[in-house]
Amino acid sequence: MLTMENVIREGHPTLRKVAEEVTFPLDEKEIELAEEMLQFLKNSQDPEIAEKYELRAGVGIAAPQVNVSKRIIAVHIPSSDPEEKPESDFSEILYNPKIVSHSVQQTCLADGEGCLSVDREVPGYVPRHKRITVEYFDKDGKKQKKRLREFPAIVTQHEIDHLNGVMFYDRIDKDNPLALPDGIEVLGGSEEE
Ligand code: NB4
Ligand code: NI
Repeated sequence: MLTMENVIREGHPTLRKVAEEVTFPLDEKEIELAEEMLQFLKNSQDPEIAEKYELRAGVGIAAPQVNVSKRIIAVHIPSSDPEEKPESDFSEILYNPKIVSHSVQQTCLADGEGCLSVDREVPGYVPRHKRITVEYFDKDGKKQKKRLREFPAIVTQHEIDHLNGVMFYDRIDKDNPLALPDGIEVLGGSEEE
């Protein structure tokens, strides 16, 4: 299983590389890694397992973060309304994800962002697209297309940034980290983190 020991931290060159597209059919190792990445997220959100293995909670992870420079991401967002909808809002492995269209409307998390590869707080708003259409491949090489908005869209953009060597704090206004760009929609509050 993946633990925090497998997660590389800022300063490691792989986090600044543009990752390679995977080719199909995938090899066993690529499928295994991707499923381990998704399982890591599920484990990290389970209080007992997270404590036992000292996992930082995560809703997304990208292969470069475990030092594999390939375009593979996993996202596991629990249901925003467990009573109504017990199954998670968005739980998926995306191979070669690409944002093919996005809204002009921007959004950001009220509490800013963090990253499993960054062992420090970096305050500031991280402006992102409120709605995206992402095309990707599933493990069988079948092309998929998903329209995402708000939190799932923000998480997916954070992960795709890692595939392009971009860290969340690259998007924070250096001069005025808590300046809100005009018209941006601020999402959530402390309950998100
Ligand atoms: C990626 C996210 C940072 C902002 C917002 C949040 C958490 C991450 C980084 C956008 C993407 C990891 C990958 C959380 C978290 C809410 C849901 C369900 C129950 C706890 C969990 C906590 F863990 N970020 N961590 N950071 N990254 N929300 N949640 N909760 O996921 O670096 O590149 O379990
Ligand atoms: Ni990250």
